[in-house]
Amino acid sequence: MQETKIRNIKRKCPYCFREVSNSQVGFLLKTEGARFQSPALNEFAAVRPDLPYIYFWNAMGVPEDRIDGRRCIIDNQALTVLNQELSSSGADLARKQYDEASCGYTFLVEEGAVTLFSNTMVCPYCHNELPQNFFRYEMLMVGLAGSVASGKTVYLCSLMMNDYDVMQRDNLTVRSAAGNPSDPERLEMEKNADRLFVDGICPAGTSKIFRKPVFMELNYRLPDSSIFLLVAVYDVAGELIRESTGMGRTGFVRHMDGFICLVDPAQMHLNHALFSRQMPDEDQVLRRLHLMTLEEQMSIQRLSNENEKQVFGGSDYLLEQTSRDEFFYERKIDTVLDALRSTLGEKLLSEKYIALTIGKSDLLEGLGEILEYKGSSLLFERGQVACGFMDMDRHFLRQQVLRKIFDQKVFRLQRKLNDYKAASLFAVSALGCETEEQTSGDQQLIRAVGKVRPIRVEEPFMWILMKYMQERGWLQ
Ligand SMILES: Nc1nc2c(ncn2[C@@H]2O[C@H](COP(=O)(O)OP(=O)(O)O)[C@@H](O)[C@H]2O)c(=O)[nH]1
Ligand SMILES: [Mg+2]
Ligand SMILES: [Zn+2]
Repeated sequence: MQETKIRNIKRKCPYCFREVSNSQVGFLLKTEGARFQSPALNEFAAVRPDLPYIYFWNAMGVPEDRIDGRRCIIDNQALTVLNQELSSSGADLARKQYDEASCGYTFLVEEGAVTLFSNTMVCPYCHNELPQNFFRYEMLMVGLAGSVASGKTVYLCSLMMNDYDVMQRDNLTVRSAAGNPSDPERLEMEKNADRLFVDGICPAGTSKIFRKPVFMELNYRLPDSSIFLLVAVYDVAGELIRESTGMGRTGFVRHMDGFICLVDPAQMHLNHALFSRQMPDEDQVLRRLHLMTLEEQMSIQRLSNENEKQVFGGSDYLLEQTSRDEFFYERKIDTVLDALRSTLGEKLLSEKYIALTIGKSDLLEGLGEILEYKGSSLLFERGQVACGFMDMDRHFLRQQVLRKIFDQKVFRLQRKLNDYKAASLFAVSALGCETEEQTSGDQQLIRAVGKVRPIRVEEPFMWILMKYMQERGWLQ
């Protein structure tokens, strides 16, 4: 018999960012309906409040009644206790088995014909599910940054649509790597992506400010080698960036390899009045730019109350009066970039990639002010490349156009981006079409007008991926 070589591997937990070695992992068990003779096993298989998990999500700002914290977890400690009780009654022992292919472990306990098995590993500290092949491949971590309603959630949903369709290439395969196939949050994300693809319905805003990242497994094929990589994409509300230095929160921005920073066209300085006579629809378009759900307004208001100096009056912010409250809408991308800078500091900033991205570029497509820029039509091309990351010649040309647009309509770039490891500009659209509000029953829906046809939505992601792989010398 061939002997199994156990490799001890350490990785950073993608939730709490503590270092985890493969021998330390716990397991999530699905125990519904399992009945054992041994009382110890029955007691062990019962679903109960999972305190480390509840504490983690509570510290992330999720109210306790919204955490699905009743679960059955076995960690090394519980395993020792269980085995002491089992051996005293002469029953078979519960075991953790090393899996050579994935460098991870599985859990198994058998009693007669009843077996309890799990290959869903969890972090020993925060009890969150680790992705598949977590100890086998390296992980690239990408954060979505941007102010409220800049389109982060829709962006991620668009990437996931139709099994990551926009990211697939002849030499690149992308698939989900979520560790727990029946995780409610994962199922919800997949359902959202489905609904966007099939019915053009946008995901509703959530009150959760820190959500589970989306895990993917990538396989990039070169002529004589094949690269595997895990990716975690974080869709996190903007206020977490600012709070992340505080206690309790993860300081998640420090752990990202790169950011896709979304600029809402509503944040741009567009002199729409100038063209409104020539383009009668323009007023309507600009009104739509300010669409925001009530939940998002609330979260902005919270932020405003907590951090008064971040709130300014004047034209950069949209001020709206309701019957009870006053809402301030934070609208400046500068604020997000400043928050990244002050949280990270110069040194860490120089270790990050940033893809500064105009999202919702479909809204600019017919805008006279943008069409005036030479080459601007390049920004709205939809073509997807068959091989590799993106069309680099086109990307270079778009940089020239975008640099001018950013300088004149957003902010002076030099000062903001020089200190990153690498920076690049993008204009994409997750939907490729406008949206409208719709009432169905007592529900407010936001729905795409016409067919969802993303505009090169994967490019910022592909660029970060390419940079990450180049840096490691993986590409020739
Ligand atoms: N026209 C257009 N609107 C978009 C696009 N992506 C998002 N939106 C709109 O922006 C709203 C807010 O997007 P969301 O992803 O929830 O923003 P988040 O707060 O940054 O997560 C959505 O409900 C859509 O109405 C896009 O690609 N084009
Ligand atoms: Mg969102
Ligand atoms: Zn953890």
